[in-house]
Amino acid sequence: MKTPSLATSFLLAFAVLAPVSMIQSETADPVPVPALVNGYQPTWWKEAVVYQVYPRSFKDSNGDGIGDIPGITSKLDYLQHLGVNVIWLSPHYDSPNADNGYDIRDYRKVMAEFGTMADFDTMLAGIKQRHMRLIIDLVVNHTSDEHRWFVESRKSKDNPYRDFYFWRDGKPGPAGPDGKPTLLPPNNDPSFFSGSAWQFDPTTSQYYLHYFAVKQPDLNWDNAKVREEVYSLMRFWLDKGVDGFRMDVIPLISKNPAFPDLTPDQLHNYGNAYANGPHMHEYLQEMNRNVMAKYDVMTVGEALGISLEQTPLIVGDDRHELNMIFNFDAIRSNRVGRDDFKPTDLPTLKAIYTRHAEKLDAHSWDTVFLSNHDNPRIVSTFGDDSPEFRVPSAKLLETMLLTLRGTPFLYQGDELGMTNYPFKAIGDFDDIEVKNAYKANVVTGKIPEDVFIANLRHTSRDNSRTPMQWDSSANGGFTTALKPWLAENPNYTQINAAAEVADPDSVYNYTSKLIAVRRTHQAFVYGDYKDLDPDNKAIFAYTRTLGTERYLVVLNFSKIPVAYALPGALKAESLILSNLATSEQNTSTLHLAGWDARIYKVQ
Ligand code: TEU
Ligand code: CA
Repeated sequence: MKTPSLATSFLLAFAVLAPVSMIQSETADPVPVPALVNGYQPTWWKEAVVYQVYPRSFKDSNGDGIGDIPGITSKLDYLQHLGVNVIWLSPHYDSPNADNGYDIRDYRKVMAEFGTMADFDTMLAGIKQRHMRLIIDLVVNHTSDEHRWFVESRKSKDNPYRDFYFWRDGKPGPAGPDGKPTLLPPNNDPSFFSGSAWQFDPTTSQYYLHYFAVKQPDLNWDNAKVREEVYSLMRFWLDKGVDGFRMDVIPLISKNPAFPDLTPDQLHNYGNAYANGPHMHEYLQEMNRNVMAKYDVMTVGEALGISLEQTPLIVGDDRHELNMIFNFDAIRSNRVGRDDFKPTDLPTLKAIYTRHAEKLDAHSWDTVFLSNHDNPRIVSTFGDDSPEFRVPSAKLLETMLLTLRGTPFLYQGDELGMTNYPFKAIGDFDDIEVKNAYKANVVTGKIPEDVFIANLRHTSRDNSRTPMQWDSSANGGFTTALKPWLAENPNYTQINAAAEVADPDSVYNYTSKLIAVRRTHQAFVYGDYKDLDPDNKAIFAYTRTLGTERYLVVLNFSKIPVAYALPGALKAESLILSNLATSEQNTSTLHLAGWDARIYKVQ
């Protein structure tokens, strides 16, 4: 018998072996499910420390003043050294950038300004080589109005894509100055970015819905074709090796197609009225069945309008929807209404974490975050960004984020203690939310300009979008261009990564030690949480207990030093970590300096 050629013998071997591996997988011993820890099913995304990258502001690699993907790849060692192990990448897709990428024109294409698909693949490979993972931003409540689906949809009422979006007739309005009848939007739904959530389109004389900008029309998830398109694009990125999704305003995907007017109460917090629609759970379960269940992925939903009580219905491990969500109660705890600002009230903030511990049991995982690209800088908002206390308070806040219960999410620059920006005039802002609000409130004379701008110094999203401060060279080393897309914070000469990495006592190196403590002490992941002194206006003292392992975290949320007697005569035994290099231990009274943060092992 003729000896089969190499190719044939290989094919033969494969023919024989391959089915085995597949058969093997079918018959292979089931992957051992790790034993429960304190009732929790141990999982990589529960033990993760996530770092959010806002690509436009992270690192420019080609001198056009705009951050990009090769820029991120060039800083992966910096992130690995910090100790984070999951990167959340804000939108990197093709977009006209009406809302900085949260308006997607093509879900399978990388934004030209950010680079190419090859650049993306190189970044992903670099992340995996460093034993880190990548989750990307899934923005499917709406698309860009330049997405081909919408370009088609607006062409005619019988276009095959018409039902991909929400089109409605206007309501007859009062006669215009010329006596001609006018049209009003289908209902009184407001947009999050000022004005009505409905836009009239003369081509077909109908209105389309956009909860956000006019250039962000909402997708109609009641159309099964829309859902299949979404599942297909999710599989496209997961098949490339992406490890999961942060899902943008995902509770808004199911609408009441009758679009009744909102009541005055609902108008006060229309985000709640838009969330949790009739088919939300059904669509999240369908998405899970069709996509997530087939991959080892992490999903976190940005859950605008979802209460803590409703949270287990989305993240409960018996619900097969999402792994975790962002509740906005803590990060918005010092907001008055949607836009005004008040200083942090510590008992209010602490009560939120106690409620989370009560409402979310071992089957409903949580997240911990106090900053992102939609909120101002953490040290300026919850800490004290004065020269004397910026560093200790930035470290204190990282101590809190990395020892509370739930997956921690750090935002780029917080590991350096970056601060809010000294905005002076409307021209300093890039954010569409600000520009629209300016037209709606200042140009109309409702709010004096100086009051409007002063408030934005505390609340604007652009505070967190100023470019990363890499060193003390021009533009903080973010770009070699003369002018970055958004001005660098002038304090980059003092606050920058180069100085922080080189300084053993920096916020960066302290955060790195914190992440190491969390990684080597499972109590900070799966341990029970207990607030020891909920009414104390200055001190946040809590324990994390896992079996016989118990740790105490004490945080002085004020610049006033205090001799703090531990509740219940608890004894702070061995010191694990402190942000002010204290040596105090084996005592029940702690002499805390301003913004002092300490972790102790206790009996
Ligand atoms: O944000 C939704 C959301 O919560 C914000 O709009 C928020 O209410 C507001 O900005 C507060 O100032 C997501 C994205 O994170 C955000 O960047 C997008 O602008 C928005 O959705 C639309 O995609
Ligand atoms: Ca660039």
